[in-house]
Amino acid sequence: MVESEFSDLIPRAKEILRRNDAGVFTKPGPRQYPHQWNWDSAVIALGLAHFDLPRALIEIRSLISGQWRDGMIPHVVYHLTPSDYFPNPAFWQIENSPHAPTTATSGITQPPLLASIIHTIHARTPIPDFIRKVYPALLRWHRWLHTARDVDQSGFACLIHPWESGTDDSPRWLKALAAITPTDVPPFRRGDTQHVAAAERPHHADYECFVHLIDVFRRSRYDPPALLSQSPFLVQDILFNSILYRANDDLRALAIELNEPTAEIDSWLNRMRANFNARFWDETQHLYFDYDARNQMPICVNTAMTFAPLYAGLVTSQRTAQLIDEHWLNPAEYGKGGRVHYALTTVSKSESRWEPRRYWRGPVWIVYNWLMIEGLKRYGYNDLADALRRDSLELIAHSGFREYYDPRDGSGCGSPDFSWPAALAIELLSYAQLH
Ligand code: 2M8
Repeated sequence: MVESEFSDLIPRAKEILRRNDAGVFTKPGPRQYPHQWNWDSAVIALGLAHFDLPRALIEIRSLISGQWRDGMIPHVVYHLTPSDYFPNPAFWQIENSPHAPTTATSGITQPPLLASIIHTIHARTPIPDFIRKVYPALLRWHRWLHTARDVDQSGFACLIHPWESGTDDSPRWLKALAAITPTDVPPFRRGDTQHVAAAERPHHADYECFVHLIDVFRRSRYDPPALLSQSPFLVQDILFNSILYRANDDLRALAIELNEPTAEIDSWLNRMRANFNARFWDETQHLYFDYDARNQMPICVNTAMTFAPLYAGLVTSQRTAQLIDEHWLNPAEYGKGGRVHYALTTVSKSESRWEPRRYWRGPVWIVYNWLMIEGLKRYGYNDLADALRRDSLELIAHSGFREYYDPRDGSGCGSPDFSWPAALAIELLSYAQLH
């Protein structure tokens, strides 16, 4: 039963997804993001599956059509729609890699949500034939993450570009980026600030680094060993690896159903589980921190990604209580209080770099709220999960389907008519029936 105050959200959400539908893929935002993004598409498929399962499966097949020969599923598939988005397909120069597909794509990846999304869709409405067809592609992608991106045999995938994290300008990456001097930056013209206020987007200096890194990668022809040894940016992201861990778990469940061997997936899971807390948990501050694999040091910045291991189920009950009591509920960090009325601010208010309207520097993102709702439920924090679900729906109801929201007054930021909140409004409003 959908709460009456949100009853118009489902038709409105479907309308957004219909308007952003480009035939075989869905644009994350109608003007600013006119191509197919990896983790956006996975979440969009979850929303679509509630009312148009065949179209959801087309979304997934289109994303997989961009898979590289070595297994990577890229962060953007272009499907050759003309646009003013920067970088355009030609900028990546992927044709110089022997691994590149014939489809136009970017040369990096994004958080591997896809296996978990397919597993969820399948659990609700069995799609065994589809699972059989896509399973090899999922396995190859995860294998690529565990080989081409594992620099120290720890089991964790390394990211070589902030865009791979999905939380592009997070303050988590600032120190690593500051150590990079962007030299000979190729000329480029940002498309994002044509559509959205510059104050809500990354700073220009960050963009210079983003572009410089792409230039380094294309000069090494996207050769995975060269990227691991040479990329000036090399991090193990707690969010990405939490998503990967859970996706491995879900991939394993699919393998069992298909009567496929699980030993390889088990070895990934075992290694990640054995090393996770030693690598990422900080016993002094009771926070999870990302790890800078290039400079071999933890990245001690307090962002909401510290809660990501809850989504993976990798946290002991004692540490969960520490995370929740000392940080989530703390009004100086993530708790409501002062000027903040909506959860979950993506960066702790205690961080000097907290910027409540700038991209991944503090605003609320519905996609992250949804991941955290899943994590909180997993640990039995149902009241907190319900409160976060309610905040998310209220933000959408009051400010529309926006890319992100100001945690102080709930006003919308970034791109309007955004697909993620549309797909997730449908998902979150189905929870009463599903759980
Ligand atoms: C944002 O990232 C792109 C680059 O990939 C951009 O800013 O141009 C991020 O929020 C990312 O997580 C998201 O997938 C993408 C499309 O919504 O936009």
